[in-house]
Amino acid sequence: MINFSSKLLALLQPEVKIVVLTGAGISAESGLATFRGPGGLWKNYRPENLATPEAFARDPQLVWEWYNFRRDQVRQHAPNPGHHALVQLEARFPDFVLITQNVDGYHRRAGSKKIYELHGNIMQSRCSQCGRECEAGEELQREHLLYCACGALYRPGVVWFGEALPPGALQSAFAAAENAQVFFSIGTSAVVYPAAALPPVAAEHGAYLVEINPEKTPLTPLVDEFWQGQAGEILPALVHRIQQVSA
Ligand code: BJW
Ligand code: ZN
Repeated sequence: MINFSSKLLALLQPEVKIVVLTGAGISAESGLATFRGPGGLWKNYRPENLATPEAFARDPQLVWEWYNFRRDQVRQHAPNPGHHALVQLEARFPDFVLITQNVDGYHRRAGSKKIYELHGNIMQSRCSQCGRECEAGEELQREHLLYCACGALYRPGVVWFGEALPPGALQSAFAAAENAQVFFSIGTSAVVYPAAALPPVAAEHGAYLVEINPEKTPLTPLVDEFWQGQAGEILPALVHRIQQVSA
């Protein structure tokens, strides 16, 4: 079990500014595949064939099949104790911001409220040309490619390689990182930019960095505390410990 440091527990006062960055690892215990590492999606599928605008232009049918398969996975599984523990932290700390690279929407489904989704949401679709969002009714005809009123194809509402992140969410995420006093990086390989720049930016501005991951990442040498293990075990234990300390 993790021996939470007295330094961190002392920092976690009600008024502390907390920022959490999550990646695919937090949903691994829900049953969703991560991207990298053993069993990762990029072991079986090449990102350049599925997760770039060029891939979609080349073969939209293939790209849609892959995203429909992943949508089914998201529907079939559910948020886990790691997601729920973050909801409890948000309820306890008024200055709490959750930044996620995940497209599964599980944080919102678990009940988190202040979330910046940097890579979009896999359950949404938008026009590849004019950006119009797809209506729920249109989505039902999923055996055919769907066209927007402007004549262009609808695409999944996610951010592919080479594409800009949603500017509002990105700016808010960097502003939150610059203000953070404690920054948690959870379940991310910390290799995909610009999200991977958030923890170093927080550290440069004085934040205390904590990483939760079963494996070391390029971020690990920079963090103040590395808690090696699964988010779905460590986060509920942290919530429990905070409750004990303040009781
Ligand atoms: C657990 C666990 C448990 C397991 N508990 N932990 C060279 C240098 C720097 C940058 C670049 C470069 N070449 C190209 C770039 C840019 C590129 C990039 O960063 N590439 C790098 C890979 C090199 N970035 C982009 O292209 C971004 N856009 C951009 O830069 O735009 C510039 C621009 C500006 C203005 C105009 C136009 C353009 C966009 C990036 C989009 C990423 N998209 C994806 C796919 C989303 C859609 C989909 O789902 O299909 O996002 S890729 C994929 O990676 C997904 C994820 O959000 C993202 C990050 O992955 P994540 O979450 O870290 O998952 P994993 O699998 O990598 O790691 C899981 C971790 O969990 C592991 O560490 C496990 O150990 C751990 N774990 N179980 C806790 N139980
Ligand atoms: Zn359109």
